[in-house]
Formats: sequence, C-alpha cells, structure tokens
Amino acid sequence: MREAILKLLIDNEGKYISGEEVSKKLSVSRTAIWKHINSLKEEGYIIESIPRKGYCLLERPDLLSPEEIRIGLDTTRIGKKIITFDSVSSTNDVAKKLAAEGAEEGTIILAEQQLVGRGRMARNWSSLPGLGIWMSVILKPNIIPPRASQLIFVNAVAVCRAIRNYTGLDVTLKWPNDILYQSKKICGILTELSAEIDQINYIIAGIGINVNQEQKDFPWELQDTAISLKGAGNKNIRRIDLLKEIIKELDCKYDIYLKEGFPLILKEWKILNSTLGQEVNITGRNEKYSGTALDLDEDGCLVVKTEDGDVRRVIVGDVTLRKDN
Ligand code: BT5
Repeated sequence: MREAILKLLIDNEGKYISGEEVSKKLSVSRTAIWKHINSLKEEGYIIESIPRKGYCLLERPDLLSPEEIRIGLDTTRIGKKIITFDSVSSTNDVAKKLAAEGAEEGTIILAEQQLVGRGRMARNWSSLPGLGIWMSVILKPNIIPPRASQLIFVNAVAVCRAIRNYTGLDVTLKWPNDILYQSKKICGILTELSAEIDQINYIIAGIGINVNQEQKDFPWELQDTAISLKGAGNKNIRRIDLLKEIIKELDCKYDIYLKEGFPLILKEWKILNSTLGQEVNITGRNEKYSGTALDLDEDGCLVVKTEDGDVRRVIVGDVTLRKDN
C-alpha cells in the first residue's frame, strides 16, 4: 500500500491530492494513509499536508528505495526483485550467496556503501556511502560456459547507453570493463561466473558507478584517473532515476542477447568504444607489450597488432591507451 501511495504522490508531484481522493483510488482508510505518509516523511520525503487541501510531495530523498525503483518499471527479467542494504562488504558477495541459494534471475542487490568493494584480480573499488551506484545483478543465461565472457559486453553496452541517455554525457567503453569520460574512469564492471563444465550456474554482474562524488572525495591515488558523473556534467544526479534507466537498458540488451546472440551487442560496443584504433599498452597475466587495438572478436577478445607485427588476441588483461600515459 505504501508503494501505491508513493506512486500517487509522485504522479502528482508538486500538486495537492486530497486524502479523500487517495482513499477512494486505493480503497484505503484515511488513518492508514496518514500513517504511510508519516513513514515516508521519516525516510526523507518532504510532503506538505494541509487540512482540506490534502498532501503534496515537494521533494524526494536520493535514496535507492526498492519501492520507488519499482514504480513504472516494466521490465521482463531484470529488477523483478530488488534488495537494498545500507552497508555490505561487497554487493557481488551478497549476490553470489543469494544466487547459490536459488535467487531468481534478474535479482538486483544494491548497497549505499561497500566496505570491501572489489575490482578484478581482488583490486580495491572505492565505494563511498550515498555517492555512487554499487549494484550486482544475478543472471542465469542458458548458454555454454565459454560464451560467458560475452556478458561483460552486454552489461557494459547497457550501462554506457543508460548513462548517455540519462546524462547526455559522451561516455565511452574501454576494453574490457570500464566506462570512461574523457579518459577518466566513471564506472567499472566486475563480472563473476559460477559454472560446471557444461553449464552456467549463475553470472554476477557487479556495476560500480561514480555518481555524486566531488573530486576531493576520491582517494588520493585515484585523483587523476577517476571522475564522477557530477564532476563530468557539473550537476548533481538523482541516483534513483539513473538507476531505473540502467535497469531498463540491462533488461533490453540482455533480451536482445538471449534472442539474437552476440552480433548486435558487438556492433553496439564498437560504436560506443574508445579503444579500437588506439595505440595501447597491454598488461597480461605474465607479460607486457604494446601495439594497436584492431578489433573486438566474437569471443570478446581484443585483437591487437603488436609493434613487431604479430596479431594477438587478448583474453584477459588491462589496457592503457598510450595517449593517456
Ligand atoms: C573494475 O575492476 O573496474 C570493476 C569494479 C566493479 C565495482 C562493482 S561495485 C558493485 C560490485 N561489488 C563489488 O565489490 N564490485 C562491483 P578493475 O578493472 O580491476 O579496476 C579496479 C581499479 O579501478 C582499481 O585498482 C583502482 O585503480 C580503480 N578504482 C577503484 N575505485 C574506483 C572508483 N570508484 N572509480 C574509478 N576508479 C576506481
């Protein structure tokens, strides 16, 4: 009921809606409405109540509340279930545990803060409270395990599109899992897999987006390489509205991937990327080399022409654009 009242208030944001009208529309008593309004106020919603005029929603807090995220969200798979926490070690760890216990595909785990947010190869991911979107999505695609790395690109394309749609910022994709604004990292994606030889149990897509940090909020070692959407666009972002756009795009791109396979995703990745055609330094597991990034192949490998003319496929590794060094 609280969700229905909130929806009605949001639909009429800035306008008065009388207790009588709410009561009629939702078949709920005036006392119950009053109780729900008070609990919304306690959470930070600014609602004016004037006798004989009714209730008017003046301001919404920038809280990632599942109730508000669900309003108007009409997705097929992603976000049917949303679980939020104030603070967790890592949303990917929570998601893994839930997936192993049988959580349904599309379940989203969100946290206001991560205490041990991580990147690839156990690197640290700075996840300050209330300033970013730290989320994990449980996926259970019916594909063979060697195809799992394609999901990295499905998610990256979806998040990049959503950020572009919502902010208008010209963010780009860097192989394999970064989203950049003018060479600085705005988002990182950590895709983790649980599989048997012949089947995938689940994939966790962990998405970290810097949203409202000031530059000084980042740890000193990230000052030159990280940026937030607020830093890039000079304005505060309502995280929940961006998050809804991300969920919609994830749902849409995942649907395309399941129905039509990887080619359309690959095509869109190529449109949105800032890696291909660039001079790059590659740091692989046990080696470093330089070359030109030529292409992304259908397994998600970066095709690089090395300085001595060999063409190599990079499966795992880090890429730095040489112009940024
Ligand atoms: C990534 O790894 O970029 C994947 C980051 C995924 C984070 C999400 S948040 C929700 C979910 N739960 C988790 O615990 N993780 C996921 P990688 O490509 O390895 O990059 C890591 C490197 O990025 C670090 O070594 C730092 O140099 C840099 N870094 C750390 N925090 C950053 C931040 N907030 N913004 C930009 N760069 C950052």
